[in-house]
Amino acid sequence: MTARITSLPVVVAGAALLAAGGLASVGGTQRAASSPAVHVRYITVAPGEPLESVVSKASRVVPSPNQLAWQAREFIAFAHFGMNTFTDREWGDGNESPALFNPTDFDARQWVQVFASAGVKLLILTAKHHDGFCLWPTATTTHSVKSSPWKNGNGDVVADVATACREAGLAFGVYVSPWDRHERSYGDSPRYDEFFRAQLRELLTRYGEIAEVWFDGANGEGPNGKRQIYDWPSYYRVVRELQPRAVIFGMAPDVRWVGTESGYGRETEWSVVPLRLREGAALRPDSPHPLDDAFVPGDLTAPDLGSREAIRSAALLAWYPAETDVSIRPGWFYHPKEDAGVKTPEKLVDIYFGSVGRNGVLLLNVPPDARGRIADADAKSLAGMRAILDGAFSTPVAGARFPKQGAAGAASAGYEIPVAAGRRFDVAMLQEDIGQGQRVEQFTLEVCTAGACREFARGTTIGYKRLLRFPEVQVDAGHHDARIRLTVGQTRGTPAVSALAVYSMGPVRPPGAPRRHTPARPRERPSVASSGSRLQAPGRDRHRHAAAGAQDFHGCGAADAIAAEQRK
Ligand code: FUL
Repeated sequence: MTARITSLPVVVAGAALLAAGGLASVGGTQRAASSPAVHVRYITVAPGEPLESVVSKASRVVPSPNQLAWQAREFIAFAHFGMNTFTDREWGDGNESPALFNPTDFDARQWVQVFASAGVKLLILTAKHHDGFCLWPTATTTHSVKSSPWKNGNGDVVADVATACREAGLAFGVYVSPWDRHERSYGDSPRYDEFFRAQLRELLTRYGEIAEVWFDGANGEGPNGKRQIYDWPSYYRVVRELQPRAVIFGMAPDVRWVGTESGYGRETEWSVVPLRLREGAALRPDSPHPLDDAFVPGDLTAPDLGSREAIRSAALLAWYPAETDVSIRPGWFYHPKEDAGVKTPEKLVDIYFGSVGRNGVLLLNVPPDARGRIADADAKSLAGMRAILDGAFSTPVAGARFPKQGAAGAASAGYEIPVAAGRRFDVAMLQEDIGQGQRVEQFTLEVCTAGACREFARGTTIGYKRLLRFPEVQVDAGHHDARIRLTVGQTRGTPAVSALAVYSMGPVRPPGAPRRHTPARPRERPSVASSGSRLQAPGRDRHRHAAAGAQDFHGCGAADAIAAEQRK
């Protein structure tokens, strides 16, 4: 997506350029005023600070280079593969014999080919899940591929997947579960911390560049009945030292869990959110990772994380963007009985709109089977998703990239792009230049001809990317001066919208998969276009932000986690 946007005609704010197809475009407009141009990775707020000041501070918080690179990947994947693939479980108890791990036709290149052709940019492998079985020949424990019959104990899944990713130009990441139900030192906190850091060191030094390290928050009992108190800052230090360009997901201050496993982010998704600080801990303003020592993992499942109301009494605001994880199947690991439950291409497209299209990164899990290959049903569905997205997004009906907006500006701005007479469209794509922060709080989209404008969509946040679907709009055949106008109605500072485009997707049948979890939270009311037609909100109902369901245990305690396992 990002690369393709560059082919859009460019409209310079305040100037007229010639757009593709010979249509004269009207430049974006922006009213000037002054605003502080200092951008920061986080900002502290004094108790009782006026809301306007807090809002202005929030508008100046920006991503780190690592976060920016991560966000631009947009669509990334998970491969849950390991002992559970062979025991047909979701969580192992750590007592499984390594003899059970024996893929019959392992082919990491086949996985990567499936992912790469679906447009995935980064693949994260479960190097160790909660059962403690290691997919690489670690020196830290015998509970690994080394003790398995696969390749007579000479195999290394991590190496094979990392190599296949590199060959195909995909970035590579690792899921390493801190919760280890096999390791005897687990719960004996300093000893296990040492063990876990040693595992990290192996993973982060043997397999080339690691783009993401995935730390799940599940924290149950180990084999000796004890629970571990994790020394998170010491884990971050290992990652920072060995893989300075990696982002750490979850129990770390780089990338947050969106708060559901449904695949849908919030209609209003802020990347600047309040964070708690550890009592007495110091922030390190000069470090590339200034929050590491002070960060306290918290519950981020609330329906509203970043609104004016949510930041009003924050002590610290930080750039903490959402990663939206979801499995293509009901479970995270492959189970033959779930072959019929693979999400359809239409459902995956809906999820794409609900994640990438809501200022998130989509992390889609596609679990390889016991052969060690991605099953046909999953590969077919992914290819179908890609075909629909390519059909929709390869050629914009109209669009423009806006060059960097100045630091000066006012609390509202307009952007316009020309659209040819007679053209039809039903999707809009908007982007903010998040290198300058996330600011837009409310916007409307209209189609304008000879002085008359008709609203066809509206929304709240934009962030890195916002995608909207709506009933098809057709520009009258007789109107050769038609424009699409974006009006920013409310913003936290100078808006810096970087792209606006519309596309024609046609009707993708709304996937009517049954609800898996708790009832939907009330969503924002769709607006009524001046034509009288209701706008369709993409990804209608899979939110669980209001009431975290039983399986929402990223960051939860053992009781919740085990209760969830028992329900499986
Ligand atoms: C959860 C784990 O417990 C699941 O098994 C899965 O790995 C998911 C992505 O994260 O917390």
